Amino acid sequence: MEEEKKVDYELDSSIEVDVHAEDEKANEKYTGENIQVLEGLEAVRKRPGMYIGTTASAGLHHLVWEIVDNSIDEALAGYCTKIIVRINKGNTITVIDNGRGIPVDIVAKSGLSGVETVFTILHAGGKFGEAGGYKVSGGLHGVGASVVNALSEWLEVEVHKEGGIYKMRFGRGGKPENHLEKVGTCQDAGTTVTFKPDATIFQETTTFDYDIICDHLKQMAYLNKGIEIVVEDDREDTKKVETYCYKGGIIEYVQHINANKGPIMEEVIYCEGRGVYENTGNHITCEVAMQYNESYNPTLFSFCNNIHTHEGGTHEEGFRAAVGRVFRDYAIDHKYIKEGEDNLETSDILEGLTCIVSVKHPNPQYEGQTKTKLGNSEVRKIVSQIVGEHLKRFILENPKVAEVMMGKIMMAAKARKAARKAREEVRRNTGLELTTLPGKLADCSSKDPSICELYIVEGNSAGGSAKNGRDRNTQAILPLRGKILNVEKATIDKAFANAEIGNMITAIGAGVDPEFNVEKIRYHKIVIMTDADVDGSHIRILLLTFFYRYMKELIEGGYVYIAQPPLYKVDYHSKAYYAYNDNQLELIKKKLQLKPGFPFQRYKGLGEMDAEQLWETTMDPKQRKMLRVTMSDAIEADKVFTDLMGDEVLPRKEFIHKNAKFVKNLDI
Ligand code: TSJ
Repeated sequence: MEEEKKVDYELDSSIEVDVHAEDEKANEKYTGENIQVLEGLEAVRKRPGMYIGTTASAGLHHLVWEIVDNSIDEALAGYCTKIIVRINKGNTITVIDNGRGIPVDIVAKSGLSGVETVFTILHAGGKFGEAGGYKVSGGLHGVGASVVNALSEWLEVEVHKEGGIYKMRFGRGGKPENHLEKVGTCQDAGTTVTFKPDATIFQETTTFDYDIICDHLKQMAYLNKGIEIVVEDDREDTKKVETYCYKGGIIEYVQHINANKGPIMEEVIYCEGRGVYENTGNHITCEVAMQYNESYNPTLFSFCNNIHTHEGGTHEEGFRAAVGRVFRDYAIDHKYIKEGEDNLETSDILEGLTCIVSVKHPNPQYEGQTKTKLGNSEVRKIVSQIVGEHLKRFILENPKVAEVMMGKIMMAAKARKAARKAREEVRRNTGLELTTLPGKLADCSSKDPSICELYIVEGNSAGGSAKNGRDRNTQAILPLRGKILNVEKATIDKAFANAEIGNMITAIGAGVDPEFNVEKIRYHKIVIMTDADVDGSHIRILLLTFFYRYMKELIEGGYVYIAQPPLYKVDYHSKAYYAYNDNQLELIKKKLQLKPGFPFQRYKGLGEMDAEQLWETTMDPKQRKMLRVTMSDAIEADKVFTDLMGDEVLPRKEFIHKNAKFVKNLDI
């Protein structure tokens, strides 16, 4: 019995050499006040970025993930069901779990209690034998509790284990203030850790963000089924609490993602399996869930050891290979595709498919620009085999569902072929000269793109005023009739068949993605000019969606602008004063010392302005105000558009709340 409880904190063989050295020294020389160990933690304080990436907000939150990962590992080992993460007043964090409690016995290698070892020796932890459960090194940097300790002003740990309550406290930089002490007795088991990040390290901010913590832990709850994770924020008088627990795990994750995308089948296809690699007996586990929705985009999120692998990697490759193989075989066997016909492409199969691929690997290798691409080559085959076998069986056993999925896939293949034709058409048109410019376009006379501007104007009457008021040398006007097509909900060939969209493509003259050539654009300013009402902002979003999906570089290059027409006009002593918001209107009233009730005009639309007024207020480069559309984070923006254009009201609200920054850009 006694033997079993002793835990050897094996060292991870993949870690740097000097860390090994550090540990051996610690083992030899422990004398109570362990100088070697402190030197180890000192290295973390010297170069925190090496261990947690950044000391900005992301790094601060990283500390929480590192601690919570230990509790999640305990849950994955089968000994913990509940984790509480509490943000306390003063921005300290408490993490509580009901696992077995960190071992308290002396660890042979360090000569320290398990608790002290975990918190003072770099890279302590690592893998335990099968008996101790299966542990994967958590966190992007996988650095563990000692790094959190090193970067804290103080840290306290309390362990309930085998009837005893044990406590230990560390000062700034992880300096032990005592050894682990037994302070009482108890009936339960678990670990509680409270820490205060060191403000001298986290100079930018030490304030935790409740939303960031909720989002991350919600994702952890989806990825690790059955664990109950509670997030509490005790900083304000009205406390906040959120509880996440998903029995279905990634099945529920897929359902959640598809909830506002319109699933086209009832079931979520789910499989899990494990694969052994090398002769070490090391195994990886693989879990996949997928379901088709009505959209035309693939949604594939992959994870390794609960880390989102943004750049994909071998697990994604294995998954794609499997779905491609299985559906292509099925299409031939069931005569969806005839002999000699072009077969399906994997992109056809992924269209409208939401999937989560989650693997757990004891020794992950990350590659890529942001080190979020899984590199282990053995994973490809294992995932491909597990997914392939399961999916093949599923579609043979569920012919009705298979028919629905194949219908979707065949549509995608058809649309792909139609889109290729449409693209070729677009390319042909943009290759030709001015003769093919749309009839509705009032072009400018200059042919120097760097000084040319294209105004895309809502409504014909406003278009008329704009045509008459503009600077004909540099300003071109393209009026739009009513609403434009929502490209988010149309296949590519339908989008190109739409007259308004076709007009914009030809007027801009640089084709569409993936052939869009920003060097060919005919105007360096594309100005969206819509009414300042709900319809106007809807049209503006539709236009931005179109540019984002078909001419991404136009937005990335900062060529897209939003015109700012005034909302009010005050006529006073035969002079016109314009206000662009309510504040300015009040200022004008004050400045002119107008009596209450003095009349002013509220512009309901651009059409109410004559040519001269439109020029003066909105188009004259010397006086106008315009907003440049920026896109700091293209991935976020992708979600921005999908969320905004979706049918569901709730996610849109949630989105507006969360992405206020981007919306601000649009809605000033
Ligand atoms: F990060 C941390 F180390 F500070 C930490 C660890 C923080 C928190 C909140 C929880 C934990 C933690 C560790 N929870 N549960 C455990 N479990 C063990 O360390 C443990 C217990 C027993 C055995 C065994 O083989 O008997 C093995 C392990 C790894």
